Parts: sequence; structure tokens; C-alpha cells
Amino acid sequence: MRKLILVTYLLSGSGVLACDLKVDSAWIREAPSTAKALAGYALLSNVGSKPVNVVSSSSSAFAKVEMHETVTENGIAKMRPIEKLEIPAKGKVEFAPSGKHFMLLEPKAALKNGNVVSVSLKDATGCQTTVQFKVGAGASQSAETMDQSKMDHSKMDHSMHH
Ligand SMILES: [Cu+2]
Repeated sequence: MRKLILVTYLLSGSGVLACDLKVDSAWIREAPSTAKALAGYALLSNVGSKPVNVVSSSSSAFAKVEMHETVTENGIAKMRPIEKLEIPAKGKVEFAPSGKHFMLLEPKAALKNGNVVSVSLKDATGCQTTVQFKVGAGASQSAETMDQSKMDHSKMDHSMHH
């Protein structure tokens, strides 16, 4: 515990710029090793007093990371890319099953339950937040139940990416 406090002190004292974007409960849905795209979810918070615009996402574990949102048109769930995600001052945006998600394309290695993957999110000022996503069945039991009743992401059409 004492060590953790010291590290925090050193980081904040050494001029490292802390982003206003904070990310919690980040997880990636486990998928078959043949899956070409995985879905990631998290709770994004803006702890600052100005809006934060998330403009890009990337990970060394994937060829490409996109932000998507799911919209339902005529009863059919479709995904579309989010070019720029605005989080209001002191606001939160939830990426959750059946809604917004990170689309993690072409994993460089098969990911299993319990693996942890770093994803970096960059805001419009260039500030980069690195988030640890844990591969698993869900952030909580309720999230898992909610998703499976509505949509199976692994069966969705990702042809738009090619
Ligand atoms: Cu998607």
C-alpha cells in the first residue's frame, strides 16, 4: 500500500499529463479463436471540466480498433462507426452490450478468458489513456444476462470492415 502511494506521488510530481478520460470495468467478450472481430465494453468517464472528445483507439493486440454503436432499424440490429465520441464535462458514457462497443478487429493471437489486453484511447488534445481490458464473460453477471437475450455479437455481419 505504501509503495502504491509513492508511485502515484512520483507520477503526479514528474509532469506526466493525466488525461481527463478515465475508464472503468473494461472487458472483452470471449469469442472462438477463429473470430475476426471481438467486442469490448467499458465505462468511460470525463473527470474534467471541459468536454472530452475521444477520436481514436488502438491496441498492439489487434490490427485495428474502432468505436461502434448498435442501432436498430426495422427490427434489425446494425453497427455503425463512431467517428468522434464526445463525453460532456463530468459526464459518463457507457459502452455496453447492445449499444456502443469497441470493435477489436483481427486479433494477432487467440485470446482466452482471463487474458488482459491494453487498448489506448486518444482524445482530441492528443492525450492518451491506456486501458486494460480483461477477456471474459462480462463485467458483471447482469451485463452478461442482458446481452445474451438480445444479440449475439459473434454472429453479426462484419463485412463492412473489408
Ligand atoms: Cu461493431
